[in-house]
Parts: sequence; structure tokens; C-alpha cells
Amino acid sequence: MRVEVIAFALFAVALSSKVQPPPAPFNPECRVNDPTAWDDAELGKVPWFDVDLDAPPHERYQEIAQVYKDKIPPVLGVLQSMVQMIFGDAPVFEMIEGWFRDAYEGGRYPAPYSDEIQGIADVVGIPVEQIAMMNVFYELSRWCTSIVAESSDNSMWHARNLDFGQLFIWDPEIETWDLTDTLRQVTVNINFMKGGKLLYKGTTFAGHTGIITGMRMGEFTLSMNAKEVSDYGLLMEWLTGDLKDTNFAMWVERQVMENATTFEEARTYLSNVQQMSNCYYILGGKELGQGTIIIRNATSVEQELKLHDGNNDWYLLMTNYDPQQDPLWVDDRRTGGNACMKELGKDGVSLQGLYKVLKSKTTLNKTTAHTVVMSITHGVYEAFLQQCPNPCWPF
Ligand SMILES: *[C@@H]1O[C@H](CO)[C@@H](O)[C@H](O)[C@H]1NC(C)=O
Ligand SMILES: *[C@@H]1O[C@H](CO)[C@@H](O)[C@H](O)[C@H]1NC(C)=O
Ligand SMILES: CC(=O)N[C@H]1CO[C@H](CO)[C@@H](O)[C@@H]1O
Repeated sequence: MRVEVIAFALFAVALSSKVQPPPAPFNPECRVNDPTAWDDAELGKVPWFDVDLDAPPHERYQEIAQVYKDKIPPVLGVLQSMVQMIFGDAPVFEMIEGWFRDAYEGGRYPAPYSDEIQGIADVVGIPVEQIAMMNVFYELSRWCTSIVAESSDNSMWHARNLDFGQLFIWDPEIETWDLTDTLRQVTVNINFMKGGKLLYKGTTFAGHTGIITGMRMGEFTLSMNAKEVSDYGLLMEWLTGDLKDTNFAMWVERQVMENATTFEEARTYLSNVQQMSNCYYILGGKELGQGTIIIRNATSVEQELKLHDGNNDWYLLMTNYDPQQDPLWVDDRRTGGNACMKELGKDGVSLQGLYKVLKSKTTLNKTTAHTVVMSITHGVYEAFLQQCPNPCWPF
């Protein structure tokens, strides 16, 4: 059984069953002028932890693993029930687990992440291949919206929604995706420390050793969006040991945070690194004009979009499709998101303004797990848990 077959089956199940568009009248309105779209009470709900990069890798995530000991296994539970739903009693999940055990034991997980994963597994008390598998599942499904913007007061801002969990079991009772809901409960912010100082901040899920969004203190901000193409072929090659010297994008994000000291160094690193997945890196800096979207395949840059490059003025917005490609008709967050940014305007760019854009149902979906808004200029890094109250698109 190949991973592609599984993915295809999941897609078929997700599209054929229970998922309905929101009932009329559904109005995906932009909420930038709606005062109720912002609530101070939403601040600070995502907890902060420290990860000390000078500690041995095996120990770095122990505090997080301890706190989330009981919440990490349910994530695996959702993955397992999804596989069972498709394949019934056939031992497919055990087989997939076996592939990951072989990959882990075969040394295909790079240092220091392999030891970090072992450290988490030891604290949670589950087999290491399960944490190893979770780390890779995160790599495969993240549909998101990211924005880099300049404001009228000459500040740089960067914001993103993380959409996750479509194709992973729709719960008709509460009209939500089980995986998205489970992931909301394990969302964490991390201060990565080095030499006793805060080097960078990142947001991720407990149990995962990569980051999805991050800010190198005083220098640059980064988020990554998936590209709407299948990475399963390369994943299979990696699992079977045929693909060596590759990188997972979420670990690339940590590497760039640790090793690049400026926006330009980060841009060079993200343009050249060899990696497994196709993706979009959205990179922002501290100076006006430092904003770019690097469109990547496994080996090189396919295209790059920049602030003020003729097509783009004061902001860049990226979902999961190349600029020349039409989004899936069920998933046009781009048109609505752009309209909402224009309504916000350069004057409105701020923590609250960008949050409201991402809180609008033009970009918010049932799969949205969290929102992060960052600014090097203002030293802002805020993560928010998201919900999309009915009526809302399932994906
Ligand atoms: C950072 O760079 C150093 C020196 O080039 C390298 O040894 C190290 O592996 C890099 N760290 C990461 C996390 O990529
Ligand atoms: C990646 O993109 C480059 C530049 O467009 C292209 O030359 C190369 O063939 C692509 N590689 C893959 C694996 O698609
Ligand atoms: C309504 C919403 O949740 N936002 C987007 C999600 O997907 C629908 C259709 O898939 C888009 O039209 C929305 O822009």
C-alpha cells in the first residue's frame, strides 16, 4: 500500500461524506471595521515554554512533553481512527508505524531532532516511532494564509493563519474537524534560548520538534505555507531510504532561525536548502521593503514575489496556490483575503488590524487552528487560538 493511495482515499472520503457548504445566507464578510472581531480576552491563551538549545537534545522538550503528556496521544488517536475508518480492521496503521520505525531506527531522522523526538517519547511513554510519525504528518498538511505588510507608520508586520486537519475526520455532532480540534489543545509558543539569551520564538504543536511560524529576535519573521502539490512520492523515497540528504521544511525553519543572522542570510538559506516538500516561505524583515515569498520545489526556487516588485505594493498575501494558478473553487481564500487587506489599508496595519483580517470568514475556516501576528518593529509576537463559528466553510 502506497502513501499516495491512502491520501487519495482520504480525499475521497472527505469530499463524499458529511461535508456541506454553510447554509445560506452565508456572507464571508471582511471584519476589519467590526469592533467585535477583536477581543482582548483572546490574548495570551497560547502558553509559553522555554527550549534551551544548549541543553542535550534529549532533554530540550521534556517540560513541554510533561505538561502535554495526556494531550499528545489523542492526536495519534485521530490519525489512527482516520486510517481505520478507511481500511476497516486491516492492520494498515501498524504497517505505517512500521515504516516510521524503520526510518527512525535506520537513522533517517537527522540530529538533533532524532534525539529530541526520543526525549519526548520517553516522557509521554509511547513508542518513539509514534512521535516520529507525528512529526512527519505535520509536514504533509498545512493549508494556510500568510501576510507580510508595511504600515503607514513605517513598521513591518507579518501574520498567518494555520489551517490544518481537513481530510482528517469531520465530527458531524460539533461540526468540526477532529484533528483541528485536537491540535488546538496542543498549540504552544516556544522561546528558543541560546547562551542564556532569547534567540528566536516559534509556534508549533506539543510533540513536534519543528516550528511552523517564527521570529528571529530583532531580525526576521517567517511562516511557511504548503503548496498544492503532492509530496507523497518523495516521502516514500525517504521512508524507504532512497532519498538522502534532504530536509523537512519545519526543521529548515528552525535551522534558519538558528543560523541566519539577517533577513538576507535567511533569504539565501531558504532559497538554496535541499528539502522534501514543495512550499512557500513567507519571510519578513525589520526594514521597509523586506518582504518576500519564496516559492520552492525540492531543489530550487521556482519564483519569488517581493514587496514593491511592480505587482505588489505594500503587502503580500499567500494561500496555497501559485500566483498564476486558480485556487480550488471550494477554497478561494485569496480573492477575499486581498479584498479585506485593501479594505484594511496601509493605515490599518497593526496587531488588531491583521488579526481582524485573519478572523474574517474570507480566510477563516473550520480547519483554522491558530493565528499568529508578529512585528520586528514593535517586538510583537502573539498567537491566538481560532474557532470559526457557524455558518462557516468546513475547509
Ligand atoms: C548551523 O550552522 C552550523 C555551522 O555551519 C552547523 O554545524 C549547524 O548544523 C547548523 N545548525 C542548524 C540547526 O542547521
Ligand atoms: C524546481 O524548479 C526549478 C526552477 O524552476 C526547475 O529547474 C527544476 O526542474 C525543478 N525541480 C523539480 C524537482 O521539479
Ligand atoms: C468561509 C471560509 O471559511 N473561508 C474560505 C474557506 O473556504 C471557502 C470555500 O472553500 C472560501 O470561499 C472561503 O473564502
